[in-house]
Amino acid sequence: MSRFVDRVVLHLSAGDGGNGCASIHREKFKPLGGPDGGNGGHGGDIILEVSPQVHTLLDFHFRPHMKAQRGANGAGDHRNGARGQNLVLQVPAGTVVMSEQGEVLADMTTEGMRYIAAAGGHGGLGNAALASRARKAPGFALKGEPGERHDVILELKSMADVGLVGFPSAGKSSLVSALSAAKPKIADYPFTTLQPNLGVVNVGHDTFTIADVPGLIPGASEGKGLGLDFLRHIERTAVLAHVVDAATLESGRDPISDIEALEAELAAYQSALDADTGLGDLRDRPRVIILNKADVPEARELAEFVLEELQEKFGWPVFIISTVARQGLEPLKYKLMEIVAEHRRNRPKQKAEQRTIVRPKAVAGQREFVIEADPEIPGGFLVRSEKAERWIRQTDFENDEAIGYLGDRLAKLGVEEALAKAGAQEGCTVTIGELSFEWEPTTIAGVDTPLTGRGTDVRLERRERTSASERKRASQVRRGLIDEYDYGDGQVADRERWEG
Ligand SMILES: Nc1nc2c(ncn2[C@@H]2O[C@H](COP(=O)(O)OP(=O)(O)OP(=O)(O)O)[C@@H](O)[C@H]2O)c(=O)[nH]1
Ligand SMILES: [Mg+2]
Repeated sequence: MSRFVDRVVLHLSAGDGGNGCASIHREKFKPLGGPDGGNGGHGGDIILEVSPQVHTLLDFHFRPHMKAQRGANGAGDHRNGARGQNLVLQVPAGTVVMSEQGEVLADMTTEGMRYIAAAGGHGGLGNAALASRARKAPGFALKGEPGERHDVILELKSMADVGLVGFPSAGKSSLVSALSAAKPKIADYPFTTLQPNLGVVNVGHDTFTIADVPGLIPGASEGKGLGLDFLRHIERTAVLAHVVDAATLESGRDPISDIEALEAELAAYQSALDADTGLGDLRDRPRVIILNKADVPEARELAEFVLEELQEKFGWPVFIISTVARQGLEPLKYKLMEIVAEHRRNRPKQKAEQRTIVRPKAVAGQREFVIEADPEIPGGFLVRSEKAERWIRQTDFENDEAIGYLGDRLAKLGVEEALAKAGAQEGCTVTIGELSFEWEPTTIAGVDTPLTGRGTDVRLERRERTSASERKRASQVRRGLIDEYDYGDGQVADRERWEG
């Protein structure tokens, strides 16, 4: 075990959504039934899940490219495409997920916690689902959306079982070095340690990890010294060990006041912690007291003098050691191992129903779309809208009806009107996401599209009977329960809508 902070960049591609199907029902003696094209299945998500069986990010270093399955295409006879399988990646507790820009997306603290790191694309609706009163038999279907493709950074923070806290130069790094194979920097000036060092301690057949935390001083919680940020590294420890310099000659310092001062800083830090990290209160963590530098005669004398008082006052086990002379290390080691083992046994096992799923943050309060002048094309306009960009990805531009449907949706959203208000002239260039087109009111991509009656296949004119689902839908539209054009794209609830 060498690396303290483990870090890896993952290249994720979630599954693409399957395409919707455009199909017309056929039966003997009834050649032209209603539209019966099924929906495409959703693409699989890439999900990170905290597993107690995983302790490092090592596997990801060798396999950083991850891909989830795509959704199957819809088919005729109302057959929906199967959902693409999710790809679940197991990560150790303590993994922090960040965007490429370094923004923290999720702090994976507790067992079973899940985070959708890349969402699969929505499957496209088939023409059966797109049918409505005004569009009895759509001759098109929506394309599946591509799954999310991006990089995320995983960082594994401390996995230390034992966290050493103490004033600068108390001998924390010396103790890590005496107990483990780690060789942290040791020096007689304060704040030698700027980042925690992790060591692995072997006790019989068992092991625990130990980390020295950079020196704490009174006022650290207000930013004095190095501040408290690095205490994040000991949030997950099983036990906190106070390392006390019994040989210090600084006035006003003695073991009892040193410990009290640090406890006050830890308490201040705990209050500043996020309410629910799932890690429990730092103040409830078991403690031990380590009186160091007992090779110095005055220090040993002082240590022996305060031993009982410390035990009584705090109720924690006290050890007198010297890292330099390697005295008193064995009993300390065994006691720490005992507390760590006890902690491991009692670690609350989370039940499946307590699992937390974190979804990527939704951009709340955002307007449906924003119109801006295009800085690159004189007289042109940019329409920024997540929804509209999604609609464009769903559109089959080979199909005039599909393009017309897109035009309807944009008009319905108010884009047409807003463009006119913003001063858009007929023929100017409007850009939405990947798509640029010459703007004509109620027209997109130059295809003339009247607003009603679109999508009626002339061969179907004679068809009198409407299907049950079509009647249901029409009645829902009349009663104002659903919007004729709005298929609820982007809403989580509708993800389940056509899962079969
Ligand atoms: N005499 C004596 N000196 C020690 C002992 N342990 C550490 N020291 C000395 O104390 C000084 C500080 O030791 P470090 O281990 O760097 O202390 P630290 O707590 O990690 O200090 P920071 O990283 O600055 O917070 C060094 O000069 C060590 O050699 C000991 O048991 N006896
Ligand atoms: Mg140090």
